[in-house]
Amino acid sequence: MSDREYKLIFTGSMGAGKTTAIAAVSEVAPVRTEMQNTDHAHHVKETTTTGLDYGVVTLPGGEVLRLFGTPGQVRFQFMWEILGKGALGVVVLADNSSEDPVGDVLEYARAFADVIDGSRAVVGVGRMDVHPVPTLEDYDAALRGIGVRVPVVSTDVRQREQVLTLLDILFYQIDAASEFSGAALQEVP
Ligand SMILES: Nc1nc2c(ncn2[C@@H]2O[C@H](COP(=O)(O)OP(=O)(O)OP(=O)(O)O)[C@@H](O)[C@H]2O)c(=O)[nH]1
Ligand SMILES: [Mg+2]
Repeated sequence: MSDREYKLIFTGSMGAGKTTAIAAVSEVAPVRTEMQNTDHAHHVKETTTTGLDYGVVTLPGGEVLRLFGTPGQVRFQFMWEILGKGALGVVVLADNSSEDPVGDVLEYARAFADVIDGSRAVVGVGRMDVHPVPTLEDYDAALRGIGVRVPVVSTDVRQREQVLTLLDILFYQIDAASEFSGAALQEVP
């Protein structure tokens, strides 16, 4: 990979919208590993990711973002470490209609703590129009409680522009973090 290519992770609970988000922005046909969803106790939807999602976006500045989505089901948790290797930042998605969306976000922030390294993440909260609680401030306070200071924004992952905004914010976070540490942006191994 060249030094203008960046590996980013989309993670979050089942049904938060990782597959939808990557498909919304990818310039290439997204790689999907969808299978029929039989776990309706966790989320009522047709399919669920059983391996990974993959897509590519080029920023106006020429940087190529390689997007990897994790499966949400706990039985595929072993994929998190595999997909997280060499990643420069994380988009954590939340479904505000789920039972404990703030707790879910904290779980993923902890699991990807090495990649996030304090700030290299953005949290996108979905379905806030119909489920306004918990609020963005609730997420912010909980994340600060575990030492993570990252932007938390309301996002509809079905809207391409909104997913691109998440990526812009994340890219800014990565840039700021590497300037702060005095290091140049690392090349993806
Ligand atoms: N009504 C509504 N639907 C939404 C909204 N955001 C996302 N969705 C839908 O929620 C579903 C999300 O499904 P996926 O993209 O498969 O979610 P995922 O995070 O990849 O799920 P797993 O792979 O099973 O972990 C899709 O059907 C989206 O269209 C929203 O704001 N409102
Ligand atoms: Mg998925």
